[in-house]
This record gives sequence, C-alpha cells and structure tokens, in this order.
Amino acid sequence: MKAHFRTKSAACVAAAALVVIVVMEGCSGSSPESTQAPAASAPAAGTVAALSEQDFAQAKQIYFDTCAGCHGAFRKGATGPNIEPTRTKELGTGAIESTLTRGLPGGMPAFGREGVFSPQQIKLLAAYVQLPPPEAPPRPLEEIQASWKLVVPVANRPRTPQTKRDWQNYFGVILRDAGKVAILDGATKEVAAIIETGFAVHILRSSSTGRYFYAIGRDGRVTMIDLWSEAPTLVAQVQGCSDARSVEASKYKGYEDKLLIEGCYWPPQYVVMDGQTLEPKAVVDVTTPTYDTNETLKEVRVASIIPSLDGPFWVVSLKESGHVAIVDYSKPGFPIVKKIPTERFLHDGGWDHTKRYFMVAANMRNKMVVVDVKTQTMVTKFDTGVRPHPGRGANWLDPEFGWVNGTPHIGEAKFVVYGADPVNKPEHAWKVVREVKLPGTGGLFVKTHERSPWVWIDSPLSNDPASTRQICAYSKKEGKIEKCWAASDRGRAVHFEYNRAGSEVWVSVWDKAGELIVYDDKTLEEKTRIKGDWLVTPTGKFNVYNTAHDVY
Ligand code: DHE
Repeated sequence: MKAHFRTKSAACVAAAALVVIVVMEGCSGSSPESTQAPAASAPAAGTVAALSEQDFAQAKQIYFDTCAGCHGAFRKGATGPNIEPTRTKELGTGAIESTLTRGLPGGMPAFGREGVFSPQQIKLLAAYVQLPPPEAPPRPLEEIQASWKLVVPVANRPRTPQTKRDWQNYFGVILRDAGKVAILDGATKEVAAIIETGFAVHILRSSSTGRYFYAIGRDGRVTMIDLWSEAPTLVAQVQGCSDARSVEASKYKGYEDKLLIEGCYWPPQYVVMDGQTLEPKAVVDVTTPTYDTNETLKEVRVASIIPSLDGPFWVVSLKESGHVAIVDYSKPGFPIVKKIPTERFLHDGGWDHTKRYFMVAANMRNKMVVVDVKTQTMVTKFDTGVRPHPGRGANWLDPEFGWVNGTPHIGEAKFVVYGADPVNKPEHAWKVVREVKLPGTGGLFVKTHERSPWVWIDSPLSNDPASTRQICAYSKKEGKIEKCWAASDRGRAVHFEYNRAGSEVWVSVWDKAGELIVYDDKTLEEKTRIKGDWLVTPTGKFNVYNTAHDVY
C-alpha cells in the first residue's frame, strides 16, 4: 500500500517522534526509554501501548489508506464515528481489536476476518488510534505545480477521433488495488487500454464532450485520459491534494472541456486546473466553521461535486462544516460565491431529473438534503434511515408519486424512495413515499436509466458476507423489489453502470480475481462475464456517454 501522506514533512516526523515518547496511560512521567517499546502487544487493561517510530509510521500509513476516509484524518468522525483518543481509550484495546477483526453491522468492515489486516496490523492500529493523531502537511500551489506532468501537449493530440470503436460507449473501469483504470469497449467488451493511475483510484468523471476521462486517486492524483487517440492514452497528470475523492469538469455552455475541479479530503481546499492540460491554476481554502454551532474546524473535506448546466458553477459539498458551496468558475480565482448552510457530514449525491435540485446525503445525520441550485438555497432536509448512501442517486417516474429518487443505507436494510417532482406532485416532493425492505445492510449504490424498468441496488458493505455478494432489482412500475440474487460466489458485488443504449447493466465483483458481470436490463438475465488477469479489484465503472451527460 502507498501512503496518502507520503510527504515526509518536518511536521509529520516531529509528530511521529513526539508520539513515541507519549506515555503509557497510567504510567505518567514514563521515561524516553518507552521509545524502545516494542509494537503494541497485549497491553494491560486501561493502558495504551507506546509505538516505536517505525510502527507508528506504519500504523499512520494504514490509517490514512484505509480508515481516514470514514473516520477523518483527525478522527472526528464522518461516515464512521468519532474515534479520537478520548473515545478509543474508553473502548479499550480489546474492543477495538475485536471491531477491527469482526466489523460491525453498521458498515464497519471485518478487516481481520477478510484478511485485509494481519493480526499484527490490528494490534498496531488499536494502539495507534488511542494516541493523538499526527499533524498533516499543507499542499500549496507551488508544490502542486511541481507535480504537474503534461505527457501529450494539446498540439500533438488528434483533432478527430482516431479509433474505429464507439468511444462514447467506452467504459472506464477502476482497478482499485492495481492502481489502474481499464478502458473497455462497451460493444465488444475488449480492453482498449489499461492506464496507470496511482493509488486506490476512486472515481472517474468525463469532460463535457466525453473526450477525456479524469481519474481521481485517493493519493490526490488526477490522471487525464484522451479517448480520441487510436488507443486511449494518458495525456496529463497532477497531484492537487494529499488525499482526495472527487473531481468534476466544467459543463456550462462555452466552458466545455475547459476547466476541472479537484476536491481534497486533505488539505481542506479545492484545486482548479486547465481542463485540457491539468495545469493547476488556483487553490481555494474551504476551511469554514460548522453551519450550526459555528465551531472552528481544522478538517473540512470536499465530498461530492456536481456540475451545473445552467451557469458556470460547480456545486460542492463541504463535509464537516455542513455547507453546500457554489463555486463560480467564470470569476478570477474561481471563488466560492455562496455557502449554503445545510447539514453536517455531507457525502454523496446527484441531480434530480431536471438538474436544478441537488440531493445529497448527510449520512451520519441519517438525512437527505435538497438544495435548489437555481436560487442557491436549501429547500429542505429529511430523515431516510441509518446512513443513506445514494451514490449519485437514480431518477425515475413513479406511477403514483411522479418523479422520484431513492437511496439505500449503509446501516439499515432499507431502500427508500422520495418524491422529487415539486412542479407536478408538490405534495410528495422531498418526502419519503416508499420504504422497501432489503435482504441486507451495507447498501452503497443505486442506478437506473430512462429506458429501464428497474432500479438496481447493491449492499457491498454489509457485515453478512452473503449480502455483500447480493444485488436487487426494484420494479419502477410495481414499487417493490422484483428480485434479489447472489451475483457471485466470492467478492463483493458493487456499483452499477449502464451502457450508452441503456440495454445492459455492468456490475463489479470486487475481488483480487475480479469480474464484471453484464446483465440484460430487460430480462435481468446474465449475458456475459468479463474476466482476465488484469481485472484486479474492479469497483466503479463509468460509461462515457452516461458520465458526460449525467445520466442516472
Ligand atoms: Fe466512495 C463516490 C467518499 C469508500 C466507491 N465516494 C464517492 C463520493 C465521495 C466518496 C465523497 C462522491 C464523489 C462525487 O460524486 O463527486 N468513499 C468515500 C469515502 O470517504 C469512503 C466512505 C471511505 C474512503 O476511505 O474512501 C468511500 N467508495 C468507497 C469504497 O470503499 C468504494 C466502494 C470502493 C473504493 O473506491 O474503495 C467506493 N465512491 C465509490 C464510487 C463512487 C464513489 C464507485 C462513485 C459513484 C458514482 O456512480 O458516481
């Protein structure tokens, strides 16, 4: 595994050095001899094992790679609960080790049981999370500029598509643990290219025309892929953040393929780049006190970002502060022009069918938030269940409630449907109109297409192994689950994507020896399985046409 915070800054080293002399609780005034203490092994109840500098560095790396996304770099909690030392010391080493090994029903993975962490790593982490979190370094514009690599200048790129393939029906498939993205021909299912992208790629987004794919890695690296070359080609790369989850293109008329925004998990900032070259243009700090209590925050992470078609705006979720920010990219410096107070712990979301309303989950608050991007105000927020996680959501016409959207939940075996039609069905708008029981918890994604009778639902984060492999099809017409079935006999079944025509659905089997299962969307029958040595831990998949046009 590579570290997010691989910069060996003085701050980090100093923090690490400091921690090795942090005392065992109950041994106040312990001497610097504790720097020689071995890795945490069976500490007595109520004590915290000190860690050697090397063990601390290893634990820090594992934490940032695997835990910080949910619990936060400073452990204040977001998708996962607060695990600052006050809380972890209360829990105690035994309980922490047990949780890391066996997981919890609410979405905490069973890292030990699944072989992700060794028993030694579990001991290390259990000790590490009871010590104060280290500081993390900033990432100023000069450092970002120094990381910029323009591999193929614009003048050397084709002026028209050079491939005979239907490039608008390409699928970009994330090969998470291989640090690569595969580009597959949606018609023939052949691999058109495999591109090196860096650590644990998280999502892909398309430029407005679809010509370029932008991949964002958890290490903050953005990789730009040109789909017009004979075979898809890496044309530029830059590392705007030390830790990141989101990237989006400018899609407003006149700005097509012109600009790109990268949202950082760390530092608290976003970076705007040239959409043709990735040359970094500006860094904007997003540090903001919480919307409700005005509490000062060190960590404000940029979560989901969606592009407006009605103005030169990106709509940006500020997780910890609970604001939805409007970034105006027509203005010098690409500033935030409005911070809309909504709810804390904003995570993932997407457009309604008109692309006027942004629906985003505040998942640790069990709520969906609705923002009217036209008036730049919050419309409402409402409870749905334990930790809603819609991905970008799904829009469809319900026979009774008009246009609706829906979300599964990480912490509850439930799919809820809410009204999203304030014009024709104002009485149902932004209210839960249907609650549908699912076989398992751990739901992460839904997807549909205007030509499809179904909404597809997964549950990869369930702590019941059988549920992680299961997928369900919800009937739009009947308002109920049509069927749920085991997509595979190993690995987690995760994330859905349609082909351009809306006739096929692709599902990933998230496993070292991964697969992509292609279903006929009409019959729900399996059409084919894509396999190969190269198919390592496939997670998200993004069809060019659907991603460029925000079809979901
Ligand atoms: Fe994601 C979307 C953050 C774990 C696969 N994920 C998102 C978005 C955010 C986010 C903020 C919305 C981006 C946008 O729309 O601009 N994800 C996080 C985390 O903080 C979290 C919980 C923990 C972490 O450490 O990263 C996390 N995500 C995961 C996974 O474990 C998944 C299943 C596989 C992986 O990458 O490790 C995963 N997340 C995805 C995917 C999307 C996503 C496939 C895009 C869905 C889409 O259709 O747009």
